[in-house]
Amino acid sequence: MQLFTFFAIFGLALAETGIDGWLRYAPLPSSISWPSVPKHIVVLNTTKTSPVYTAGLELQRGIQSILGQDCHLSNGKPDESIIVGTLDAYVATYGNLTQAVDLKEDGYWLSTENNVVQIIGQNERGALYGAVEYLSMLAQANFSSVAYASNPDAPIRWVNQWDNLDGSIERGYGGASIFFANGTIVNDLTRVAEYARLLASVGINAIVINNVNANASILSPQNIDGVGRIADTMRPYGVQIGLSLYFASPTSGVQGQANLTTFDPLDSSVIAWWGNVTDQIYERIPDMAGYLVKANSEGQPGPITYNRTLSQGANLFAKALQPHGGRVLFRAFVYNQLNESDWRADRANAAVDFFKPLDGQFDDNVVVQIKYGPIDFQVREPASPLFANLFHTNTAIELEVTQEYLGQQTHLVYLPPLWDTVLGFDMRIDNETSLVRDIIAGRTFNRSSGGYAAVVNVGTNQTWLGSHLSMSNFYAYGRLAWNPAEDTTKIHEDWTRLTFGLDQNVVDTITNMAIESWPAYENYSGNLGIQTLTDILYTHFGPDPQSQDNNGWGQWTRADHTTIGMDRTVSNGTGYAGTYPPEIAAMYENIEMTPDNLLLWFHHVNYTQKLKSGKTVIQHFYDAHYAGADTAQTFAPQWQSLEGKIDSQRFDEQLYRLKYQAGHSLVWRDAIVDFYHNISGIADEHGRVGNHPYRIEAEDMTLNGYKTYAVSPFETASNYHAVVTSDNSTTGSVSTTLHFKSGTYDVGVNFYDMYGGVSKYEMLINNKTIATWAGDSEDYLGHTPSIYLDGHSARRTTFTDIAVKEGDILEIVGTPNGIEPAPLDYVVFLPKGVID
Ligand code: GCW
Repeated sequence: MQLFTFFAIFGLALAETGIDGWLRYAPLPSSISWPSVPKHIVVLNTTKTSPVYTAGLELQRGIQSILGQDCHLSNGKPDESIIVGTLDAYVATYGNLTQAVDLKEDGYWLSTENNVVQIIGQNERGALYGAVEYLSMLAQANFSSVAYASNPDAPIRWVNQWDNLDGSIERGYGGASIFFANGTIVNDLTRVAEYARLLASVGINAIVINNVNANASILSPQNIDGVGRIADTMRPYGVQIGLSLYFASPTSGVQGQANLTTFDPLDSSVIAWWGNVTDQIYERIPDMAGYLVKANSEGQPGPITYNRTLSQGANLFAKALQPHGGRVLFRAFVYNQLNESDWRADRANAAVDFFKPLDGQFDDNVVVQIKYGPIDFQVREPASPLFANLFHTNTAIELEVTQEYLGQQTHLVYLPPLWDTVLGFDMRIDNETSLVRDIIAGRTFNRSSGGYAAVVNVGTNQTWLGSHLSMSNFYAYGRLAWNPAEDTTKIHEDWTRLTFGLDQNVVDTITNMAIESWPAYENYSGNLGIQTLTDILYTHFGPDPQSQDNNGWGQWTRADHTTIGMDRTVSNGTGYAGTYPPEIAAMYENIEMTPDNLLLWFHHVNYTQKLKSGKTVIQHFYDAHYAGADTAQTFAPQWQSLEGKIDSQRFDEQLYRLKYQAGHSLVWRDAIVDFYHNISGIADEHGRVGNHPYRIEAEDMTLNGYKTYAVSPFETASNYHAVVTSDNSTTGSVSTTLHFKSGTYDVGVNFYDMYGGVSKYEMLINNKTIATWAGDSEDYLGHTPSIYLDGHSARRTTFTDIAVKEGDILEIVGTPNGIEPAPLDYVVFLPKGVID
């Protein structure tokens, strides 16, 4: 008996690391019967670096794994075969297809009719896309007879990696770079090939491998050759390479390149320098995709440094690339520091201010890459108005798969429904339907190019992104870049089947969690369009609402004792609403017409302002934060209901994260509601805020070797205080007599898990140990850590079903380690069904 049947029959779940993502090709369960599938694969290209050849191997591997059937690669006989190749190769070998098919660049034709499977690409990578689509059908036990052409919505379907040459990744939460270490390209490119396979399987055709905050040394001859090795590794998957450029490279003393005294984009020596470097790159990588440039943004140099325009800067690279057929993706993320005391100042206006006057001045091989919203990957933003202000310029949308402001892969947040609010947004240009997805595809303004870029930031972690469930965002990104009209729930169901199997309960449960996740995160992190109320000055992870204001970054909330929100109206505010086409501008200008979920984005109102729901703004804040955290409590139990249906490794790893999220969502909830309660002085109608009958504050217990500590920001500690050990080397304890009714409780402990130490804790009742834990999440979670007691390090761990009698003595013993003084915030005794 073959191994695969053995495991299929007994339904055993082998441990899986997640490294294959959605390309596991799990054997179909023996309960399913299927019609026969051709045993021959005809590969119409035998060059080993060809994506067509890769497609043949992938079909062989997939069919063997999914169906347990060996296929032979052969050429010639078309009957009862799977034929994979380009349309040209097909026609040359067999003559015309019986049907006329309309294939666009990268598209494919897939037919499974009449015992022949035709997988015909418009080009080589199209054939690979078709092959993976066919395998995706088989892996989902879909044996229906199909015959259709599939074409991508837009030519640019890129991913960006923010990898630094030292191997770190800016905003990466899945480990170190798979591309770089120690200033150069790594030797072992095994993971790079595996990444290319994942990218190709969802239709991604290019990758920019280095951080947009770029380092000039990527352009040394040695590194160009290393990038060439990466290109060689990804080429069989049809994934082209792009590079992020440092605008001032000509003056950076790049090893092996001339060093200039200027980087002025109009200076002839600079033009020659870039021409020369570009020629060197194309000599090594003839099919290089192009460049990505972040200029005059967040301290980066750019053309404005020399009083040149951004388009002159972009065209410098465009002209160097033009003879080679390459493109420049030029980022629209350009803004200046601002002064909040200026009521009309608004960072959200920056992109339109900078780029609209330049419309028509960009070369044809420039694509302006625009973040989905005007600020920065927030939990909710209106669609960037720049999409509706460039009529003679190619544009692409920039999304973030890496969850920078959205829980950093330790919170489950399925992002496509958020992306959909922008891709499907109708700008009403000239009072006609003008969806963002049509604009970036080039259809609306008849542009030559455009499309999609997403910052993915996979790392060396076996799960790629750090979390198994976050891979749904990566998968769905590719699917949406191919077809942005697809239903995001259906995409998730496909991903779940491919990742966790065909059990309907598994598919429904995980998809349900996914669909609930973004609304929940929005509810507990920042609702009504106020943005993700995270610490924008430090880790972008936990809550810190006041970090938004009183600085030059322009992510302001303008919250004071009575009012909150940014007035972005034309009549009285920053004028931002007026940067949209008239119908949309009118909607956002008018508070009655502005949707509640963007109210505070566009209007500055009293906390007592009534929403369309009839609630006040402040009561909505309270209710939403409670509702969001409540939903987050359900994710771990939903996941646990699937125990035995998912292999233990992935099950346990994900469960750890979901439990962490349950605790951290409460940290978020309490911090935000306490902060606004404190600033507004308005009570919660339901009496929850500031009222915690089931908690015992650590600072109220008897402290032995512990001292009280005032936490900052104050709202990230219950009652604003925590306790820490008196010094960093001596064990301490806190104790108290319990006055809860005798019974069984879930006992939650809030503590701070800082980076730079693994404190140990022991909880005892009447001198009997009932739980031990450690502040060791830095070993398990990849989010940006904190060295302080704050909203990033605050966590809750919960021990279920603890028997307690009135009068019992509770003691927690904390042993500090490193810089971590075993910090404790509070203990909470939860009767069943209570979340305090
Ligand atoms: O979102 C911000 C990030 C920076 C990033 C920048 C950008 C690469 O916090 O880490 O820099 O945007 O997009 O350029």
